[in-house]
Amino acid sequence: MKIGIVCYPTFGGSGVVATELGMALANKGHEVHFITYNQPVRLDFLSHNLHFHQVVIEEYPLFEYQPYELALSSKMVEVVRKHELEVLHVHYAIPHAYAAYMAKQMLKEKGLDVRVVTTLHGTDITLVGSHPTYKTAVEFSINNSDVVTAVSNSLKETTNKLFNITKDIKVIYNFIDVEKYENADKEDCKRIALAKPNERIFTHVSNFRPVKRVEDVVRIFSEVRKEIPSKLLMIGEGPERAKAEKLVKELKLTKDVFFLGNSTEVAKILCYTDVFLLPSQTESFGLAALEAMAAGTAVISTNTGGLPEVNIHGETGYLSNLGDVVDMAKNAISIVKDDATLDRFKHNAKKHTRQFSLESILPVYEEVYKSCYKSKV
Ligand code: GMT
Repeated sequence: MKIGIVCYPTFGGSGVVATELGMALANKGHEVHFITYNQPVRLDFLSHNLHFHQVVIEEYPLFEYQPYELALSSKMVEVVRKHELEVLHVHYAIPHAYAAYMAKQMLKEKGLDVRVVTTLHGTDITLVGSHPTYKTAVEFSINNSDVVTAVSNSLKETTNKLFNITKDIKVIYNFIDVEKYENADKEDCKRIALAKPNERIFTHVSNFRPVKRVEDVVRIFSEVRKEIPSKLLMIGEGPERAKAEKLVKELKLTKDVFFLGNSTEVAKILCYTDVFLLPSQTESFGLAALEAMAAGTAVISTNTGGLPEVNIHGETGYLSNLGDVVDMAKNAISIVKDDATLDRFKHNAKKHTRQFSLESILPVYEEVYKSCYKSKV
């Protein structure tokens, strides 16, 4: 099939899912066209059936806010017409579902019928989309998509609670390329460069937005560090990084906490991680946790949103109430206190990720594209 993919091209989870999906579809022989303002960070190759079309915004001094949706929907129309795309799959409702709706209407005028699949990822519903500023347009564009998918049961329920949704939302879990993590395993894990043999390694990966509660990450580590020799790796960039660094200094942890910035080598870093920390305020799914689990890492997280669908309490890690850093630290210590317990959690985590494999999820998306396209003939 000929599929257009629209996403945020950044390190965020929705962009990662969209990019991995597009690359996998192209590997399977579909023709895939990414339509974004930058080449997605994980899009590391282009080929005869994998293309990238940049949305360029013309800056004009009159505008305080540049009209990105207009540029995006115009680009969608151009690419659909030129490459005869059958489906536009937009990731993250704001503003992609709205722009896709506009593109669809413009194409209709030209006698073309493109199908729109919208995948809801998280804050496009929970934090941003349901805000009165955007709610009307988000609800409208969800209801006017041909197919709507959500990345967890929790996100589906929340969407139905917060909006007046008139269509069925199909849950399709996020996925991972299990092989990539298997291979990273075999590589020379340079654990020794960061920690002494008797130390445990904790990792956090995020875009350091307030919703990720990175100060809680530092506080959990601080409690653990009192009992267990360990190191903390903080991967990512974002608005809360400075606060987290300040707290590290205040708690006198600078020798044991490393801020490594954004990385395209997350799989390699995870291969020597013992416990992944994700104390988020909310997380529709928690792809970062799933990636960590695929690398064989136990997870300490909150019990919010879709996290209980990914991290199994007492098996792959532990879930705690939001903000309960003492409980999270206590659970983390119970996992790393001896090698046998740690190995059991790591093994369970890795095993659990098989149900989220690319091989099992990819055909589900293909079926969605086929069914919505078939329904128009
Ligand atoms: O909603 C966001 O915070 C942005 C989005 C992203 O692009 O990173 O993250 C969401 O989508 C991911 C991929 O589906 C999920 O794994 C994250 O849990 C989700 N984030 C939140 O719900 C906070």
